[in-house]
Amino acid sequence: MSKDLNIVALTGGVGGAKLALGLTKVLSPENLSLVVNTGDDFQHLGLHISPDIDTLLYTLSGLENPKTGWGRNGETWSFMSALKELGGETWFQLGDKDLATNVYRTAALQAGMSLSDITQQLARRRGINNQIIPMSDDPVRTRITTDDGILDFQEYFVKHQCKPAVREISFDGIETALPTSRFQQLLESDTIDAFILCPSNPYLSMEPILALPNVRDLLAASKACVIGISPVVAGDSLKGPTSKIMQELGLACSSRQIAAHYQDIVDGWIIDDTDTSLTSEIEELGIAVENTNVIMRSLQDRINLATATLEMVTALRRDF
Ligand code: FO1
Repeated sequence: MSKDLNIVALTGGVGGAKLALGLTKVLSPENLSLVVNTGDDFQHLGLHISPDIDTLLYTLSGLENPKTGWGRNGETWSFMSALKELGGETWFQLGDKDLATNVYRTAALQAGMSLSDITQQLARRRGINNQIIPMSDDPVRTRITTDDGILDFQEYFVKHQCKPAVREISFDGIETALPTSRFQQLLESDTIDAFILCPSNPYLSMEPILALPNVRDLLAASKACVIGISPVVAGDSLKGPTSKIMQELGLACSSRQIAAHYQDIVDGWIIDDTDTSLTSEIEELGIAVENTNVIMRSLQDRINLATATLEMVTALRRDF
């Protein structure tokens, strides 16, 4: 029965958090661990901001702002308006409750706690019993090379609203960063049934995780099957700049292109019902294909996609 499967999901950003929520509704906490991108993290106003960790924690605890997917619902903005009066930087919107999360994390880090430990503590404080595992406790920072120079990720994504054309994406610190010990253990474990690549931006949110040393090799060699869910439907990204970035990088914006990006590690690829015409050319990459609705508007959509993903795990495990 799929609820007994032992699953590790890799996630970043808002799209990944949606499927992660669906997975928590069909798997018990001890059967689902979540590894989160930290390439979006940055120091801002003296605070250590971890957007993808917070997006995931808010989403799994039902606290997220449903309109944006990031930050908290029901926020007040006294801090931001007071900061604006002082002439401080307000391009990165921190609500008062979200500010508390970031102040709390920053103080804990400065007191010597690891990002892993503070993340686990924040998860428990929010009633989340899954393991929430940062990809690394070492600093990795996504940088975007544009025609006007190199931008930090949040400058590109928020300050410039993804407008500059992307020429290259790099991850500062990746050469010396290591997967967190818990992530490494899961990669080397032989009791994991599947690793799930959530429908996050492949180039911005998933790649920092996969670029860590040996991660791709360990996933390719793992006895576990690896299944990805397409973040692109009918040649367009559901949220965020994936399709724009693919065009700027000279890549065809299609679910097949992204499956090819993951070709060395994925055994299965879940595409939207509108993309069934891509099935055979993705299968030619040696990747099994299932199609379902991958557009997650409602909670039931999230649960259905999670269920379909686990059904594919079960089907592929039978073939292993
Ligand atoms: N995204 C925005 O587009 N505008 C913002 O002002 C903004 C503030 C913000 C504050 C805390 C946080 O955890 C995330 C925030 N995000 C904001 C999202 C952030 O840029 C993420 O990196 C993206 O969601 C991509 O993962």
